[in-house]
Amino acid sequence: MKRVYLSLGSNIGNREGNLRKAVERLAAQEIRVLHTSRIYETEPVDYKEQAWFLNQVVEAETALFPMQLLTRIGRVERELGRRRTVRNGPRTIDIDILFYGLATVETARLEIPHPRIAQRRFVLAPLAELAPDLRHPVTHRSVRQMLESAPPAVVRPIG
Ligand code: PH2
Ligand code: MG
Ligand code: MG
Repeated sequence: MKRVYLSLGSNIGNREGNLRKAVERLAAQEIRVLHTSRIYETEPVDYKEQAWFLNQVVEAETALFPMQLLTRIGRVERELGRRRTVRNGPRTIDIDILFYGLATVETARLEIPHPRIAQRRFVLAPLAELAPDLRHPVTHRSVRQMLESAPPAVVRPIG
């Protein structure tokens, strides 16, 4: 079994419902959810001309290998009506693999750890709730340290 951290994001439709359904459907894909962070409302980064997101991080365990995990996650995205259009643009649901144990993966289709973790408060703030002392396997910086030095962006827990 590997401990994995997944980032969920939605900025189309019933954003909270999309996150909830995604968490439910991961379980059907042999991804056992252990903990979920609070949900954050976050300002869009990279491609800014789009609606604000809801983001959440999930801690899970799975026996799937990384590429299998990616395939299963893609299945959940499609089930929830994800259509690939603008890169970094609006989506009903996006599920990204942040960490897969302490493993590193570098292929054309998949990079683990996710290459932009250290720049993204919408990932680091919810991740810091679940695993503040988790260290990046390449830079060896903790989640807490990465959050302290991440570029500014609005992220606030809802509810
Ligand atoms: N996802 C992106 C690009 N920009 N911004 C926020 N706030 N949240 C996201 O999930 C997000 C984003 C590409 O996946
Ligand atoms: Mg993404
Ligand atoms: Mg993605």
